[in-house]
Amino acid sequence: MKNKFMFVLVGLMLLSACGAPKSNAMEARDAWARAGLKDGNSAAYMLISNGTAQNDELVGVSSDAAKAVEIHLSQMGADGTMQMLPQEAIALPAGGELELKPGSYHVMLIGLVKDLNLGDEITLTLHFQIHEDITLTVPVKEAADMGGSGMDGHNSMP
Ligand SMILES: [Cu+2]
Repeated sequence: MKNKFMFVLVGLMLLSACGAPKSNAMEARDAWARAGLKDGNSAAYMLISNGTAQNDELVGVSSDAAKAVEIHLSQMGADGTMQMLPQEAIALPAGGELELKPGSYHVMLIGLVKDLNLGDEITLTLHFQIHEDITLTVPVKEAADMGGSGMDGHNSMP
């Protein structure tokens, strides 16, 4: 805890020194989830920035919006179809960014406990190897609005 406090102090000094609005924390932003039906699946996306000085990993995600939550990577398979590969963890290098987006890494929501409609919100908690959890309120957006339809294997959802 002491180290962390020192890091925040140093970060504040750097901020005031150069005036750049750069964060020194772990942050997740621009999160959104696809609309979906109860008992079906959905996916959530976001941008995670590791502004800390430590390499870290995203090791899990939890939510009460679905029966199970997994981290997936969509990839084009040898047969030309999109496949989703479950990921144990995703590296978050110090100072790096990780974009979860259609056709790439995503948070897979398996077995929705209720319909997710445009304008609804769900809660996701991100778990890291080192950093403390981050809990996010994630708005539900129609996939069609984001131009990502069909890119990540979720287009077969009802
Ligand atoms: Cu998936």
